[in-house]
Amino acid sequence: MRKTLLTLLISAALASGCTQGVETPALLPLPSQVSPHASTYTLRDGYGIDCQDAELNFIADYTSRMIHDLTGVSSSPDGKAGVRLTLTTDSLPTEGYRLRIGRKGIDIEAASPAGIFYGVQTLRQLLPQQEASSCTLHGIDIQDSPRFGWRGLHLDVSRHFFTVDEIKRFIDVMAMYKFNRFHWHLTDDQGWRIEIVKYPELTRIGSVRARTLIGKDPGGEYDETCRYDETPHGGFYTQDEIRDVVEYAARRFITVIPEIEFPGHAVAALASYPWLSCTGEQYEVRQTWDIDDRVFCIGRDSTFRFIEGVLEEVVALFPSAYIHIGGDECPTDRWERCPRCRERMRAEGLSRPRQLQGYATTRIERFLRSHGRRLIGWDEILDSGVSQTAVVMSWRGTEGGIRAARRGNEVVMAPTTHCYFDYYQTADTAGEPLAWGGCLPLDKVYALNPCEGLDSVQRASVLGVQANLWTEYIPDFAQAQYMLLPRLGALAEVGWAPDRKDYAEFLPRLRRLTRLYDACGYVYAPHPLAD
Ligand code: TNX
Repeated sequence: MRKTLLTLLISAALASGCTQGVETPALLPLPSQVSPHASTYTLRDGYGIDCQDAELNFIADYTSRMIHDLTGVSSSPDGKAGVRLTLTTDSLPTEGYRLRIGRKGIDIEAASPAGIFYGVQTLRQLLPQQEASSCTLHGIDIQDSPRFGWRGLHLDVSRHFFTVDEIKRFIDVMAMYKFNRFHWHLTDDQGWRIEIVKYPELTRIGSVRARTLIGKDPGGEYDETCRYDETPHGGFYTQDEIRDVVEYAARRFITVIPEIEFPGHAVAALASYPWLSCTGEQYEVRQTWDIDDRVFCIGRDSTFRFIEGVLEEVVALFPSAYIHIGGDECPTDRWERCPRCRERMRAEGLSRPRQLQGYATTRIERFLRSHGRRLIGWDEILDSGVSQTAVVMSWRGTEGGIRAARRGNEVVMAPTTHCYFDYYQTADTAGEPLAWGGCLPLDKVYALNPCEGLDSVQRASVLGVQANLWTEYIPDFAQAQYMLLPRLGALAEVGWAPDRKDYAEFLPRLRRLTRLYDACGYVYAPHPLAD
């Protein structure tokens, strides 16, 4: 009883932002240590940003713009230092930082530029919003570092295309919450979105579908009651645009992980090059959603020459150590009927068609390793035999991830139960935009424990967490933001903060920080924030 009362009092104090007479600011994700104190510092027009390392110059520019956009206060190149950014050799963790605001100014120290950048993001949450020539900040000491090294967000640009500008705004949203992995789902049945110089038909043909199903997909049964918008939908990124996005993300300490789906979700590729399928038929880029049994033929060597040609260009564009090859939802029906696939099974001594996927994944993994990269795939890659060096992304619950961690594979947890932001955010779906289905409210995202069911050794295999945004029912960027926010705030805390789970304390903090959504003009769902 006493404990409950104490918890209530602490929650109430934090909600009002006041402990022991000193204001506790709302910060999200919650830093490891926060000590507000009574001093203040006033940042005035003409202040300087001091950074000893040239490596930090672009962060200084970013910081100056950020401070100006929020507060109206302008820096000057030769002004007296109000903000100091310093790389230290102290024993701070790689992405960790220290932020101090005191009488003499604002100090951010870290062992890496990434840490400095995260300190700057924390500072952003401490700045008042105004239009003035000076702003006063409360004294505070913060020491902070993330729980997980993989704090990911995925975006499907195949089902609906998003422009480079929108992708950059998406990356900005990630940066605000200290995410560091952008999983870019670039190919699927409904559109191929990355220019591959060696295979131009992929974008000439594969990037456009003639029309799109209207409303909810009936799940395989497409009869005369289905309606289509009769409007072509297309778009792709040139290699220059890809390089531009990779660079933009890198400047926010976000690694872009490209996904090239293989061997399933392949219809756009097969429509571009019919010789990639088992039958060689001419298909159209898919106009409906759901799972498709038209997948890459595993019997043909030309399939492997093709995918390796694609991946060669992909690894040249993306410096990421990890390359995602999909691997989800790949029916084996076509392989069972295909003489070449059957011959491959015989030659490789495989008894089940599903093992063809294991054969293909292992072959691609070898290829990626020869280019110094790691393969990452959806948890289905576990079902057909995969090496221990492959990374498993667990989406069908956390079971796949648990299985993978137990056998020693590295794992990213992205279960539908807590991380599928294409699901409704409320049980009352009236008035909500059409969504995939399911119900994933804010508190459920917050409740994810990515290490549940694992012992301390296995826990070390969990690289981190990720939210996925599939866009079958998300036709534009405003709706994408609506599905992301505020839920991304809850996942940010799961991925960054130590394992403390007090939703009652989290919610008011999240609410207070929606002022940043407003300042940036982001669209967000208001109802999860209401009482
Ligand atoms: C399953 S998650 C898929 C996607 C769909 C999504 C809809 C995964 C690896 N595959 O192709 O878009 O469900 O929630």
